[in-house]
Amino acid sequence: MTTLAEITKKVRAGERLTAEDGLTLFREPDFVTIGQLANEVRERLHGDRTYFNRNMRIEVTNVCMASCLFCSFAKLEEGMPGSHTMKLEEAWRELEIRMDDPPGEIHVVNGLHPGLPFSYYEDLLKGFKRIKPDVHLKCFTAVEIHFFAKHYGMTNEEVLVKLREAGLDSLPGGGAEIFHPDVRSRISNDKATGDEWIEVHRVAHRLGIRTNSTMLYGHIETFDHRVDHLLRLRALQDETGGMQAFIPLAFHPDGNGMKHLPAPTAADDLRTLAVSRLMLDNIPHIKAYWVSSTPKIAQLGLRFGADDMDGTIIHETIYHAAGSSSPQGLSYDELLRLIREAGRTPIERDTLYNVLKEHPREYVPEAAMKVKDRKAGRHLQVVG
Ligand code: V47
Repeated sequence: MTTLAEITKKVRAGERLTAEDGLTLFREPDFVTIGQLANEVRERLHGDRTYFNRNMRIEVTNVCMASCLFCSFAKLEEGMPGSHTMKLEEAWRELEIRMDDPPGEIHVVNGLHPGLPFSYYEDLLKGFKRIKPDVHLKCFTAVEIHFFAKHYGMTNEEVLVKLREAGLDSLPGGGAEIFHPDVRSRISNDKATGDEWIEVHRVAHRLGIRTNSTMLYGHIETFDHRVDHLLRLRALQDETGGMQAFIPLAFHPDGNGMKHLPAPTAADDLRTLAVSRLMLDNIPHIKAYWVSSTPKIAQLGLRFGADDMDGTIIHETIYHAAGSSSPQGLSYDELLRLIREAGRTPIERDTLYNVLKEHPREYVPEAAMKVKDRKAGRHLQVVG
């Protein structure tokens, strides 16, 4: 086993870490030290800059032919209690009603519905662009793209080209779960394999479509499986360079086939962010996804290797079905406050990390207290 001292030396020299190093990092009890090392890398890459965007989530259908053990959201068949499939007008309406303060990105994740025509998805995208031509459409995981290819008799490339013609801009990182077949065959054995997930991203990158990547952690996987997952992503990125961000997703146990398992702890959340930053030396951004980890842990994550907080989101449902206690959306000001109180500079970005607005860093908790106090009609007395 390598030691933490050896790993620290390598990280400071900009050397690549091995699988063995990854295991040492996951097994090290002093996760704060791992966090500090990840923070060095984070600051080397991004300084204090912390990215976020204005986005909106829509799941147009939760009807899904797959039966993943961790999923609390999907229903096997149309018509089952709790199943829903939006009419296109309903989905478009979700954007229309927000046009006074419109999102810059729409993130769509669905179940694998066996009964819809492919044109449903094309029309969905076209409709969003009709309402807001410059909205970025980050839609359909690699698992969905793989399903479309099989179900509608096309290649991955044909599916992606058709969807791009309809308005698709990038792919989200969902559906990756854990790539290793020993775990994947137990938690999601009836959808795209790890290799198939990777192949969809490879094809997307070849077509110039950017993607994100994820890892669902904290259930039945071991640290070996996590390291294996990170190394597979790193190898793909070496090959294509098309991934923008990696998002570790903390497992939520409520209402699914693994409800007997406890959710990962805060230490695991922070350590996993940190190890991801250290191992994925070629993926530019690490996202602390506040829906999965809570806004409080995500905020701490900004000092454990993460440089991105995803976005305002508006109406998340997958994690809420699985018992998330996080709010369903955060206001723009709440996101600014979380980032600033972590001592970071908030940068509003678009999905492709173009800077839209660089905010000043002026806000400190003390000043915030004063503002609150003034609002309450009192003045702080300085004693001294
Ligand atoms: O693919 C489902 C995960 C993913 C549970 O690309 C669960 O920017 C934990 O991929 N506990 C969807 N996780 C969300 C996703 C995502 C989120 C934020 C940003 C981006 C991005 C992508 O959620 C699914 C699955 O891996 N998931 N159920 C659960 N019970």
